[in-house]
Amino acid sequence: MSTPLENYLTGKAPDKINAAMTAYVANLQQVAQVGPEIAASVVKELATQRAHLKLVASENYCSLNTQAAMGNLLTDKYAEGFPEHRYYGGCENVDAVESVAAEEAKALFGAEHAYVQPHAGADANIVAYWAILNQKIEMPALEEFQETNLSNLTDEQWADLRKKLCNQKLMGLDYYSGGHLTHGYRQNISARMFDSYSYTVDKKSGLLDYDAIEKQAMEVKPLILLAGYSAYPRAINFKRFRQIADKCGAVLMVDMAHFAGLVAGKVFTGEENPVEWADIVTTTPHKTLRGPRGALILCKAEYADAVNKGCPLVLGGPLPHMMAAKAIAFKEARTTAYQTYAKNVQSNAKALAEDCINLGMKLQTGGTDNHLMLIDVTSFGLTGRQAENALFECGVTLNRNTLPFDPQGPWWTSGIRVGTPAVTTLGMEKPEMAEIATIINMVLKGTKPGLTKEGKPAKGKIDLDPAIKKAATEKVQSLLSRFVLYPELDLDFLQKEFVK
Ligand code: DSN
Repeated sequence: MSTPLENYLTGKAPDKINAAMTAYVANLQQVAQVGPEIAASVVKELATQRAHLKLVASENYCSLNTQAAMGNLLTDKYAEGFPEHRYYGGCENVDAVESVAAEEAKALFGAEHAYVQPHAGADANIVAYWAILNQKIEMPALEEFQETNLSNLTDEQWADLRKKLCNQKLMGLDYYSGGHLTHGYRQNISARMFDSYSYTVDKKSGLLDYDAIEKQAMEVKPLILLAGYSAYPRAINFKRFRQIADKCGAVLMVDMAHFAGLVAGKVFTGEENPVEWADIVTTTPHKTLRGPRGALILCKAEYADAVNKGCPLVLGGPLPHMMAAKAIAFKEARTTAYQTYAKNVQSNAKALAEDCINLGMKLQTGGTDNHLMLIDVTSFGLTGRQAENALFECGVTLNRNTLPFDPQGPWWTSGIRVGTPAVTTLGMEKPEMAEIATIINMVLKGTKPGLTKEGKPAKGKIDLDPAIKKAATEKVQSLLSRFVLYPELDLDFLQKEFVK
């Protein structure tokens, strides 16, 4: 019996064979020899991704080149430490990979130092916190925490630990105003490590009020003033944050995970570029930056040694294959084509926001400056969860999101978060944004809250008009058929060979 690769190579005219598809088939064939169900899931995921309009603001599609860099023997190497300072022998090739990735990141962002090992944005933030603690305060107790199983501590032990850390203060954007869990949210380790304070957006405008943040920072006097967000639709003035940090004596840290692509693509420059103003910047490469899943830290030279201690202080062994993939993505982001992409992410978001507003929707802050917007769905009589479910039933993937001071809380929410990074990667432009706004509007208008058994409105249930569902689904599929994800890949062939 012939193999999938043989079938592919013999079933096509030589000029129709493409390297990406050949590599994909060869890769899946190897996987399927051991785990056919795993190969099938990869192909099914491609089918799922092709069949859904991805509006999740934190997701994207990285290149097949980037994906190719992940699947190799670099994964076999332990390399704790950092280049030329490892706790294992034989790391010269991993050193080369990590050094290229770090140099590319430095060049891309104009940073003094880059640390490309963190496995996720949350890890990068914890490394950054420890680096700042290491650098800024006398911590005789630091070593003992390397041996501590933090997940087993009682509240009293946490309080004791914080005392040993000199009760240092962290001040970041409130979770309900768009901050991230790791920015001091009470359920996260960041709020256990630090005496944590939050600033909020202005209740009326929904915008950051720099004067109010300054006033609060002067009262709190945090060790770390943290800027950055997961759900704030506007640009941030980091020069102003720098002034506040200097005035209150804080280290300025920025989590730019969401908008790193807009920084890399030179959409956010000057006052809006955090790398120019912050002491330490964390990010993930897989959101607007369009790289592989993971994270990295950029910092001023002063913090380089402390940041390089990330592994083994906080992180497990580095993932060399993922650092290879990061290097490829950073190289891709240093092109004019990427800069055009980043500009389009922003212009598409602005166009989509305007289209939604013109259709009568209410947007948090009245629009967007970046890659995302928050739509208030209460005017449709829905919770965010209902809106998310209704749109998903029509082939649109996005997430519900709290609006600032949301009475519905983080489970039901009053809003949805909509982002343009992925659809822009597919090549969509302004006309398609108008189509997307129409789809969102028709689905939300065609959805009513579902009822409980007792006939009462249920926050999580929906009653979606079947005719609207059919029409919206057709519109989504028509749009996706014109903007195919990874067009080099022949999905029908892959399904025939690997999904039995
Ligand atoms: N989970 C990411 C997001 O969706 O914004 C942040 O880590």
